[in-house]
Amino acid sequence: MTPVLDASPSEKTAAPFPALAGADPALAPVVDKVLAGIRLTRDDGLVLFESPDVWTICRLADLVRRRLHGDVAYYNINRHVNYSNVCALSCKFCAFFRKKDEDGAYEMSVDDIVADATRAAAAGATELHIVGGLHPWLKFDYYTDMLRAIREAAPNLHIKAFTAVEIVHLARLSGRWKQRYEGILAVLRDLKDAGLGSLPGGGAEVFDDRVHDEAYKGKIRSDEWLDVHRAAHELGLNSNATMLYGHIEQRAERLHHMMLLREQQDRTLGAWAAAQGITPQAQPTSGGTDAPAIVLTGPDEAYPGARLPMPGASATGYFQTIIPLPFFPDDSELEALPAPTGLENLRTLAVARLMLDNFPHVKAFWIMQTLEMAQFMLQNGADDIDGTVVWYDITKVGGASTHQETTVWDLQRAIREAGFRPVERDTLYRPIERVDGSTWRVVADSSVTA
Ligand code: V47
Repeated sequence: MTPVLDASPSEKTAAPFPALAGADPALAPVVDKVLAGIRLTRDDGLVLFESPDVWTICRLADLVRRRLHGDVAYYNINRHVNYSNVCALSCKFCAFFRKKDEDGAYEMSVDDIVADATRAAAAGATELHIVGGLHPWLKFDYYTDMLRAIREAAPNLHIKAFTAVEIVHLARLSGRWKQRYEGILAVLRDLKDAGLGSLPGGGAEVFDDRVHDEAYKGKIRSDEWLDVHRAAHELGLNSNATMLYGHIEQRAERLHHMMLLREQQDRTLGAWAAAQGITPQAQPTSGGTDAPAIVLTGPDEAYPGARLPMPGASATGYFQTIIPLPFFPDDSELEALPAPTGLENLRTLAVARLMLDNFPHVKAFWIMQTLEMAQFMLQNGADDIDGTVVWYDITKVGGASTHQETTVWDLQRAIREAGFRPVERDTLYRPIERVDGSTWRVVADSSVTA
């Protein structure tokens, strides 16, 4: 057998991958597969989670990240708006929710949200990320009015809004939940008509029934979360996916979460890949799907066309990015648990990069990872650190206030220091060119927006 840790990959795919002193021999078959662009199995994932050799794992994640993005690392100029913290659910990990009339409960008026949107656009933001709790009394019109009013006041601001959990809530309160998938489609169509541009990745937590029943009972389960995103993709809306880890779940359950996302993305990307001339190799499947594996992270010679799905180039939407979110215990019902450590965060992100070979992007959300850790993550699989954010209410590092802002300069510096070239992107990962502070355009698109 080839001494795989010393394997010489083809000239185009990567720099040589010499074994480091202390490399774990159990990783050798995984290294071989990654170099050849062969999909990793669930068992490979377990090896990645259990190996003491985190650095080989991180170097592998960096290799596939560079195949996809070279020396580019993305950031954006965005604002988060949490329109209400009132929630019918009581998830044990969540310190954000309040019950109606409880101290600190709030809901924003549409006018206040529009004022935020207007300020964001004037400051040059390209994206508004809007999520809230499952408010028991706000009517469906509140959500469509909100989108329409933002669209009117700030037509160029991309609205990324509402987790899958909120979409199911909206289907319920607009009387369309009994139609299940058709009801979800109908809600998403209404929201899209009103101005929705994409779905954020929140609310996924960990796709496992045991963890669900123990920590967020009452929330939608994985099949419904995945259905909402499938429906969004069917309507041409892109979306993201999160994974909230480091609480009561096991590492094997994190892997299960990644496998379900990967299987769904295979089904979604199939037509795009065929049009690209990407011939799916005979790959081991993870079970549960007949769709051929679409491995975007393989070596260059496997890509006759574009390596990544370009927004608008395919009639279907897809998952753009996986965002591993480390658990923040403070003030939650699970606050006796320790938060995951820095090394666990790094490993989980690297494993996500390696297992989710059909996800174009991996985001190290700096608000939750810290900007310092996000720099390490850029070197170990991530290609995106999210944006300027400004107000963030859901988690707070070390008791920070909701004002959690960083400047473009800080983001760019963090990226450069990590050895990458900062590229501002829009929500759909198209590079942005600034005409001046608040005026911008999508590169290769002559229409200037402000
Ligand atoms: O849905 C809640 C999680 C999510 C805690 O799509 C917690 O681009 C850790 O989804 N500890 C919201 N996590 C954040 C989110 C997100 C963030 C950035 C970018 C994108 C995107 C999406 O935060 C929630 C929940 O899964 N969360 N409480 C906690 N204590």
